[in-house]
Amino acid sequence: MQEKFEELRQRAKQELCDVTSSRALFELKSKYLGKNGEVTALLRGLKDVPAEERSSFGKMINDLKVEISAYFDEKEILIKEKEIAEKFEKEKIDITLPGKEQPSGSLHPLNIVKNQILEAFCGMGFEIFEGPEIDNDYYCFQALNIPKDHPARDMQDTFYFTDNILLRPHTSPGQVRTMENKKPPIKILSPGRVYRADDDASHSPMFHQIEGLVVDKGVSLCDLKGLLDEFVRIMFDDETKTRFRPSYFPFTEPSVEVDVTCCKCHGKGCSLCKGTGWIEILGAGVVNKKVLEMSGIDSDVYSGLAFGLGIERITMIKYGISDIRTFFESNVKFLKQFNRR
Ligand code: 2NL
Repeated sequence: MQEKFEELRQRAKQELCDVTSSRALFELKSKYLGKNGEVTALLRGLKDVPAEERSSFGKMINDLKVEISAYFDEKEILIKEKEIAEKFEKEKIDITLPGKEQPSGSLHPLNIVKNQILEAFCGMGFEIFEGPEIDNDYYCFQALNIPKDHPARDMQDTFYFTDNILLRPHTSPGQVRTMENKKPPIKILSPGRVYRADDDASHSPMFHQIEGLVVDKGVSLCDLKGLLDEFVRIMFDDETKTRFRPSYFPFTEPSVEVDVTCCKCHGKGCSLCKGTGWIEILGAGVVNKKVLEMSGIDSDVYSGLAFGLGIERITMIKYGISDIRTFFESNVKFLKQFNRR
């Protein structure tokens, strides 16, 4: 009997040595210690052992069972460690690899600058009013004191649908409607698309304009200067200076063109400012009395100031862009450069 126990112990040890997986370990464990296992069968056979030997036999089988169980426990720890190590090795990831980039959209540079301009003026009390892009001759020209023989009225400069209906060449017609419909004080901004039959590196047949109009008692050129000085300070920086040059527009009298010191050379003279140190950014003036009267505003009581600027032009100056057409080519490489906040 002793030999049989010894043989069983050795065999279990030997077979356990060859086990390499928890599945095989489980199967081997049931072979020896399970319900129908060999050690369990020995315990069951105890009833056939003569009574006087039963107790010493029982102790021996039990010792054998404890010993074999200990081997199995030891082996189980080893196999678990091995399997976890294998799992880690197999599922290893390189956390230093760059992640997958999530492409994200961004505002178009013209919208970035448009928002900055609107914010600057809204901070000074302006309200936004957008008019129609298609309008008639009266609102686009007559009401603005633009005479019948003015070049802007020419088919070569403006897009007409009929003799009377056209794509607005500026956002002023919307402002004229506001003057007709609202009693002063008026303080509005008109942003939007405008159209002119022009196409080269600095002119696009469609571009974006923002016009501003203030109508109230006692409004003067002095207010216009203060307003635009503040705008330039917000849009550029404290160092940028402004210069007002006399000019002519049929809808303002007096009229001015506003220059700022070149943001590239700061006034020294470079290719951007063509050596002058100054760059023109907008046109403005005191609203022509005739324009106020035509819209039903008493020009003896009220006066107005107005300005108009091209968003493309300001954006080109701010970012040093030399060709207006780059705004409309949908070139993602170009557009992405402005995605820095
Ligand atoms: C320019 C010049 C300007 C205005 C626009 C305006 C509007 C009304 C009455 C009077 Cl309703 N004036 N707008 C005034 C002066 C200049 O634009 O060079 N724009 C790009």
